[in-house]
Amino acid sequence: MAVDPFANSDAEPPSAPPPAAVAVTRAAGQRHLFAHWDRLDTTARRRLLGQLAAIDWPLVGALTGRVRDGALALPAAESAFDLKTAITPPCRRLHGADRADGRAVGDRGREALAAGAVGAILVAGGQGTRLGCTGPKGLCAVGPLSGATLFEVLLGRLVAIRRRYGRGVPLAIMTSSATDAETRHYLETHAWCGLEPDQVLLFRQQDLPAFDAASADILLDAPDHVALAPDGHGGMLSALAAIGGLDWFRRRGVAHVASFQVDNPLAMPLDPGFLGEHLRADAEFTLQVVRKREPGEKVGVVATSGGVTQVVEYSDLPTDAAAARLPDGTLRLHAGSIAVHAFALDFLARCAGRADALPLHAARKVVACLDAEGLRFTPVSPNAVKFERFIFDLLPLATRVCLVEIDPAEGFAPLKNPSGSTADSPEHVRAALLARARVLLAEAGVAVADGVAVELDAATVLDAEDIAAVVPRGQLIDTPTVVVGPSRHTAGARHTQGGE
Ligand code: UD2
Repeated sequence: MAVDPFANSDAEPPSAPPPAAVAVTRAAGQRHLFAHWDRLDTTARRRLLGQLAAIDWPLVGALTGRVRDGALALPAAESAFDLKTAITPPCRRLHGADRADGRAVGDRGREALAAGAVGAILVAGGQGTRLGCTGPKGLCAVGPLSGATLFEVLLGRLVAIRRRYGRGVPLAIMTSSATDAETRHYLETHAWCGLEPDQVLLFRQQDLPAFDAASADILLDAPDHVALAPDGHGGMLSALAAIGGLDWFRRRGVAHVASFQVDNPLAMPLDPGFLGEHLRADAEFTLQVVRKREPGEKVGVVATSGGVTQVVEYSDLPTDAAAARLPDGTLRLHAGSIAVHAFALDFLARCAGRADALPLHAARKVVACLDAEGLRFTPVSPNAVKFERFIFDLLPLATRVCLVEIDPAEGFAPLKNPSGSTADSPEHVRAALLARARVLLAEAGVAVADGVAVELDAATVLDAEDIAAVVPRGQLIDTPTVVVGPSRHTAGARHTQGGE
């Protein structure tokens, strides 16, 4: 039986670091991890060993080499892809006058939902660094009147879908060490935001250590603690496969899975038109995109060149490529990926079986660490290298790819930055939710007085049809209102005044 070099569960941790643990970490190029051992008490020694035991040391060895050699950029893929000449692939449009045979496509999506063939993955493992939040982003309140959290809005929409189609959408939620405990507690104490608990699978992505950019040493952020960070939302593939999540979906009859991010309360991963386009194209990977309005928007771009289609993340997109325009003035690479995807489940299973499916991207970041005296400090400029996997790197592995352009007013209002920021702040998100509500109310023939905030309850209002079931056509709403749609759980239809 293999011996765990970090094993130490019952015995008193030895006075010297376990030699086998020292050997494993040194073999990965890490020689300093036990530097503070002598001043650690028993609990702290256990904590350190426990943390080190969970680290993938062969992988760390490879990453240490990359940092030490300055090989942070990924090696150019052996493909004919060339960003200088890459173009935007054709997109199906889900909005506007040139929207193609919308009803028929939507019917395919509706049939799949009614058949229970669609599942969803919500990625909620990020640390919300830019937003400056300490807990999971999903707990941030975004409901303009109700104060509903991101989880309540996003999971609520799945509740509304279950009522509409008579079938639930099995949902896997990815957490990380940074968000797992609070997310579980929140969902358990908030009745799973209305979902059936057995239709929700919580799974945790892996952590990877942060490396000192200069020395390639793994950073310690306390004498007994390695600085760890989630391995990127691409971690969903291996983490889900590792806990049998792909089979969990399959057992529930799911053949296609839509994924979305916790920070976008307008996200429409289960929009029938989007799913319908995915099914009609018989695609393995379908991406929702928005038309970039200016080069600096923080969305990856979908680009095609030499027969290869891939997403180039905004941080990897050179400014000249981002700014390049076609003769008609539009951006050459204008299809901004908003990280709402649909996958064939078989495709995910095929990719999960490949160790090389998702490379690790490196990024320079500020990471709190110990100074020479062993005291924790936060540097003012990036001191660390972190590695992350991006799920959209599966794109070149898909045999059929489909792009669906949506109107951002309908499906993209990400919460990224703190209050008062010029973009993607809580104020922008609330304004986008209110604006979307006004449009749907207008579609249902309901007017809203100028300056009056009207919110739609996510768990009961999917669209104008649900509004029409509770608010008479021609009505004017002239006080702040949360419109609650038809619901199995409420006695009859109603709409509430003044926010609930
Ligand atoms: C992401 C996309 C970007 C664009 C934008 C739209 C990537 C790499 N970038 O950029 O192209 O689509 O979103 O809003 O996809 N998350 C995890 N685990 C992690 C890291 C992130 O679950 O290890 C989740 C996080 O909780 C959030 C989402 O992924 O829901 C996006 O993370 P981000 O804010 O770091 O991504 P961003 O805005 O740089």
